[in-house]
Amino acid sequence: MEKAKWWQDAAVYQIYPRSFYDSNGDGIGDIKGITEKLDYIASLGVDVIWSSPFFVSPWADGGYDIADYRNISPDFGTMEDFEEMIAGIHERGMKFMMDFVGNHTSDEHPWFQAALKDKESPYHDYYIFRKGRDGREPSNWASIFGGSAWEYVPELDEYYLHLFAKKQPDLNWENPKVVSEVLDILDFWADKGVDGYRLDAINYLYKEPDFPDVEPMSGSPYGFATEHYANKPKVHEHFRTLHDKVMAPRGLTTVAEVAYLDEETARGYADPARGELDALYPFDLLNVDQEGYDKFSPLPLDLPKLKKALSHWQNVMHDHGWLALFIGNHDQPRALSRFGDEDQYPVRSAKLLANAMYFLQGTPYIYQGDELGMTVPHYTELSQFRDVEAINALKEGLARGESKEHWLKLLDKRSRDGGRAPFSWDTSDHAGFTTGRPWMDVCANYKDINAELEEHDADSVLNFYRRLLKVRKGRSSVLYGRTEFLEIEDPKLLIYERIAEDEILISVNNFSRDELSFRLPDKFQGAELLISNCRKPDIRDGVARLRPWEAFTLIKTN
Ligand code: TEU
Ligand code: CA
Repeated sequence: MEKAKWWQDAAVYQIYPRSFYDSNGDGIGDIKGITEKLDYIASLGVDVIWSSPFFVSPWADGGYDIADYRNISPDFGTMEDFEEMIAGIHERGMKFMMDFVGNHTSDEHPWFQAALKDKESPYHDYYIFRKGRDGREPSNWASIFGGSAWEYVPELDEYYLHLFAKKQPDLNWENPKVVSEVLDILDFWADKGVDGYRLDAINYLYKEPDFPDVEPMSGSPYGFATEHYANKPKVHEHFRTLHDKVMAPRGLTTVAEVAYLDEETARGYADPARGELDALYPFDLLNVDQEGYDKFSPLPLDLPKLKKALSHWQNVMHDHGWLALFIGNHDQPRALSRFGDEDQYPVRSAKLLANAMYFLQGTPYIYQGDELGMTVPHYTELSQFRDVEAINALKEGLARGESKEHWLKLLDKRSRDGGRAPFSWDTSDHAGFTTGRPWMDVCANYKDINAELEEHDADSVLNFYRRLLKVRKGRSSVLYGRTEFLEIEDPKLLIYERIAEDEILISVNNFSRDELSFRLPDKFQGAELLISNCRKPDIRDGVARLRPWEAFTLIKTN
């Protein structure tokens, strides 16, 4: 068996910097704040930190709208702060992955400003401008954040494409100058010591240039056009360029955000022999509690659907590439509120989610606060929400005549803000996140769920995460084993085996308040308990009697 690459046996901690820790009392989390908390992060047993963007940005999309790729936003600090942070990360034996937003810039980026001024400017061709058709947009493509994906510029009598917000014009990767600018930026940060890149929305780089109209969504003139811009064959070429010109020569690792992915394309991206990407972050496992692609049409969790999605990706990537494993990130409401039992079994079910996800094959990505069992903030006013997607969807909903109460419930459940409330550090004011006024309100339950309390509680979610990361490391079944789900149609149990030559493992998870029983396969007789979210599993005559939300993992060496 091939020796594991360092990033395969690593765990990654994701920081959303604006909400992590505020070092200077202006209410905004910052880079010095990260540096101050490095010992905490290292104590989790993670190997890598990935931070969401902290560059100069008008913050139209949570920092994913960059106006200057080479400078830190003054809200977050200075280049010296960055250098100090990265040195601190390296001193503790960790690595740093940078978020790279290459699909689009901010409309306030100087390139776009120059493009707007003059059609003849070389920067005009950095973006995707088109003439309208019959006095309307060049096509009826919908923006991911609502409305049209095209914005009219009267001065130019042209529209520009923005797959995301209006303030996020898409870059034209067909222009070789754009590609070389990108390579320069990646080199710039590599020179500063970053160890890898998380590539944002990177499978959207190539758009079919004829922009065909698509089937409109119900009640809208616009439609999802992903078939015309997601994972087009040309994207492979761009990935190879990034790999050959920057990542490989500098030994940087990559993880790519890749939605709407099929099996062939996924293997094409991640097959080590092809030299494109190291690891993938597919998305469809997060569509298991909504109708189709509409995140604001929630449905109860469909556990068999989740298991099938997980099982599918485990099989597709086994021996063909590598996966990022995650239960949440800055684009998702908190996993505990969404998939667990926040009301009756918050601690136990938060641990279960980790046990269920992080013994799969892949690299664990832990989103800040999930290791505490943080919940969505449960805001009580619509004015507490900050995210562009939430605000656009709310406006559209109210315009359709839907009630504010309805939208408050919907945003509580589904908005990205659900994962972005400030980190709960301790019981002091504003959860110890800031001494000032937080840019976004903290979670109401911070007095009960916070890092300080959990530090001193051996049975906390926090200490469970620490144990889990320790026991999974270096285990051949975890690293290399084939994954086989059992009872895949069962609506309450999530159980899988990981089968390696020298070792087998089984992860058992009861996603319900019911007491259930489950017969362990005979081959696990005499297996050792690796971790459990209750004191000890009750296994008699090969039958496990599961308590509500009980989860455990057994391992056996052959
Ligand atoms: O997300 C890309 C993406 O396609 C989705 O995650 C999408 O934003 C989400 O499903 C909407 O609910 C990345 C970033 O992670 C996200 O924060 C940015 O808004 C987006 O790119 C644009 O840069
Ligand atoms: Ca600050």
